[in-house]
Amino acid sequence: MIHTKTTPLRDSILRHLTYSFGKDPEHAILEDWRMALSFAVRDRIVDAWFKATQKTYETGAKRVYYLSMEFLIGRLLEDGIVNLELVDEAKSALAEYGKDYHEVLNDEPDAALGNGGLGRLAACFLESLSTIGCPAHGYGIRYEHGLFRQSFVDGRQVEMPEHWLEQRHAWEFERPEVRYRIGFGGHVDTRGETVRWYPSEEVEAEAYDTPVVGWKGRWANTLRLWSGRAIHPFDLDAFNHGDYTRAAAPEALARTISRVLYPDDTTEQGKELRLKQEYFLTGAALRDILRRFNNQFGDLRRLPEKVSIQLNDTHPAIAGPELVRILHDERGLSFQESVEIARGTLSYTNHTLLPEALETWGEGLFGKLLPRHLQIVDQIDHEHAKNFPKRTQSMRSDNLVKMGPLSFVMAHHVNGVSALHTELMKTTVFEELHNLHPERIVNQTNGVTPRRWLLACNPRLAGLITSSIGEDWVDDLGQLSKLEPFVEDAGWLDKYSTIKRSNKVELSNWMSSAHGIHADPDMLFDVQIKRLHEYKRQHLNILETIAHWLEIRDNPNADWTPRLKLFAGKAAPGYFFAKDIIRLINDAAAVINSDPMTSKFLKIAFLPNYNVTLAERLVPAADLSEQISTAGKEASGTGNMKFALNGAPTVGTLDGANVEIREHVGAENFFLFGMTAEQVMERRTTEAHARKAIEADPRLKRALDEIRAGRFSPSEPGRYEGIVSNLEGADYFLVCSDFTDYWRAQREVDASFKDTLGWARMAALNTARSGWFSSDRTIRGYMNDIWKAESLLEK
Ligand code: 26W
Repeated sequence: MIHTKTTPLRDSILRHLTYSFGKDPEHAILEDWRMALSFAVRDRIVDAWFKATQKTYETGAKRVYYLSMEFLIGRLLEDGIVNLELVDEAKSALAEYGKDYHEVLNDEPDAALGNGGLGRLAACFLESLSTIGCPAHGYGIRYEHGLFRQSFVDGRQVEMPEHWLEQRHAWEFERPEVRYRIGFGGHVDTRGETVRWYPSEEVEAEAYDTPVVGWKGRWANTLRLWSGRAIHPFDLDAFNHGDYTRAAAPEALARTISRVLYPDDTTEQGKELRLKQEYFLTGAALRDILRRFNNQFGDLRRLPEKVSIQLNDTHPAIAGPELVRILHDERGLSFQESVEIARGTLSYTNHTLLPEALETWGEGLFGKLLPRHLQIVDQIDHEHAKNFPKRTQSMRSDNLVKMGPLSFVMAHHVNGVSALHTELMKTTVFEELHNLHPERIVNQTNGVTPRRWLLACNPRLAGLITSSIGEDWVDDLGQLSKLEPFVEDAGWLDKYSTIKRSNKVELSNWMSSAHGIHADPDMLFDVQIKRLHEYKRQHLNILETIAHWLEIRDNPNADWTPRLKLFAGKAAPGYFFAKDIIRLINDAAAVINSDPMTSKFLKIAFLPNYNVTLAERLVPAADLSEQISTAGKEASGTGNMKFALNGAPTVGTLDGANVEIREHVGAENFFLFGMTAEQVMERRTTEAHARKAIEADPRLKRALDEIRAGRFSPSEPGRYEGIVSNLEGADYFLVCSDFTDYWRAQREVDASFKDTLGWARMAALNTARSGWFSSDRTIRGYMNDIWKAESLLEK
């Protein structure tokens, strides 16, 4: 073990620049400096990584495996530097070579291997698992192309491929020795007791490892991502016959499986390649898990004792049938025992109740691709029916394989991601299964890592907190409550507000340099950043903004609170309604921002290509957090937690984790509006609920009429007919019914923001009382209630 800790960082940087990249400082380009600094930091992480791996083996500790189709990692260099407490040393080391720290950091591409909440949660969880010192692996797919890059052409979203691997990637170690053959298709051969699956097609899964370091570099776990490669990459015979495409086909075909992330985050497409990706990830992960287990423990009956596998939604749910197949078909355990061992090892997290997001596969496609697994699913379903004759629902009805019920039946625990969501799981999608297995569903309210989402992205605030209460809050976020006495001190509050304003100035400078958007930092920065979806109601936000604009035009001399409405977020490429909402926001911005009567009071900006790095820029500078989903639809939300921690009070509904945020920060520090989940279900039954709401609120009617009349699309008046008629008609997400109360809440925000001391107090109390929303607390919940796993640091 070479201890790199002792070598000054600047020497490691120079050593890597010279010997890893063959450059001297004079000729090095920005990317060389970024890579040299990354390798210097990585060296230190590898030490912790080796120690962690060794300790896990020595202690024979239980291991956690987190299977996810998405890991929305973002950048890793700053995360490594912050977790190793090397910020100052890195800044001065680079300065010695005349390099700017932030310029070097900005050269790193985001690893955008996820769509939104589910993927980012997985990344926060891995960092918390390492900070706590819980032995764990993340298993995912090494997509060549992450989530598409978004730009706007005439206000419309345009998607372009994302090329994160085009630049050198400092954080992965290729593992050519770790490869598994994953089969598809073919047929099943049954001889008496022995059943054999003979796949007709095989690809190889090759491992790429990324160390995930925790706070103070005390522990590091592994994120293992699989990349598809051909078993026989090149067909020389075809080549010799001049058929070059066919010669290269095997390689191209195999790479397709890990080529690109599916950009849908709520609607399952039922595409064959998606199912192949899910089995590719799961099949390779289980092989790797069982290899490691066999080397150490051998007896498969001990699997539940030494291994806990978490399914991040149903996307890796094939793990149930696959584990049974390996234990029964390949290892000869009885079917019954195989199911029990599998169930004792697997647990499943549900992240959405949206019907269109619950994965089901046609039995035709499923049976063609995974013929043996279909048989096993049928047998599992049959066994379950036998054990619970009263049940009415099945995972195998309507010629479908329903991955939600399958995951539920094959898991020892099933959890929701907020208290409200978990209760709704019991009374909606999993009602019958919950009644059959009343102990199985538990809640684990989401969390976010305070290292990335406070210490790293908001160093000014982190500095004030540490100078006030010490630094233990970084891995014990509950200690933020020690700030409460400081909130009563006007001087301290002034420092707090000054920090927020400095963050806003920094964001304004970046917006003008990066996008030519000029914003007055004294405006109220009102921020809604998340994927575009009707249930998240970005259209309610722009509707209120348009009504607000019209009202300002009516009373231009009134004492309005100047507001900057900031939007960011991607729409799934096939989700046209969501894309129309983006266009409407951009069209409204064009008209409203150029209105001399109102421009000092109201400005709108939609920032393109929302990703983790953009969120890290926006969250510290926000004054107001928009969490306005239709109650009962947002399983939890995690952006809401990041904003509260960074001192942006919420305007929101009683949905997902908003409920718990309001409970923790205090109702007086939260701008609540709208119907509850129960009222929503009630209101839906009301005839013409939207028309009634519109008739009852002239502001709403006027805003809709202006949109329909083409006020924001003069060249194409009917452009938003779809949105307006939907809102006047079905309005399934109750935008119109919640409008009036939303307007009321926003005017309350206007009034509160004028009281700068009162607002600062409210913001600071949001920070002080949001410690519970650390992903460390969430992970400890999983460790105690679900995985029965322990930290090897706190032993
Ligand atoms: C099959 C297509 C697909 C892909 C992704 C369907 C559904 C998903 C995810 C479950 C969607 C998602 O990201 N859900 C979000 O998960 C977060 C983490 O738990 C929650 O905070 C959000 O409320 C939830 O929308």
